[in-house]
Amino acid sequence: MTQSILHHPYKRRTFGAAHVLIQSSWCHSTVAFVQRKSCAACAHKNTANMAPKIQRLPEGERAHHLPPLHSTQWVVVAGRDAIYKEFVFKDFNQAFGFMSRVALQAEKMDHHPEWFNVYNKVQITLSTHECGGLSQLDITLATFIDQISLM
Ligand code: H2B
Repeated sequence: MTQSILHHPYKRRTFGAAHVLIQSSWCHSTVAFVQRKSCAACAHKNTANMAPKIQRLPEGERAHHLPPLHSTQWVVVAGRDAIYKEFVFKDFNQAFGFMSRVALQAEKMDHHPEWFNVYNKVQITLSTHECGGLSQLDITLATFIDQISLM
């Protein structure tokens, strides 16, 4: 089945580290693989080669990672396991440039922000839908967002 990936319409797409695994996957749907869903073409759930399910941050990890983010104005959302921060830029151009950089990183991580923009303001909420709360992906993305917001 490894051969069949060569004929798949999605074969030219690469997904960072996942690409290597896709090559050795018996399931020929790279999209199913990356999306961790069953493969529509072979109707088989690709459990053997699926990425491990993302976990909510354990208590100890939260206590370690959240205080530095609180110090840069990320707040925990009331009634939801998510973090939120508002960014204000000089103008729309700066705000949109920032959003573009976040978007490229989000695609790379396959982890996307919930966000809202009006002119020079960008409001961002981070949470991991897959596990229904904060995961390491949110910490990593928030840290990246803080870094580029200062550039
Ligand atoms: N973004 C966020 N914030 N949480 C997720 O669980 C998530 C995501 N899952 N981006 C990804 C995409 C998933 O839907 C795809 C299929 O991999």
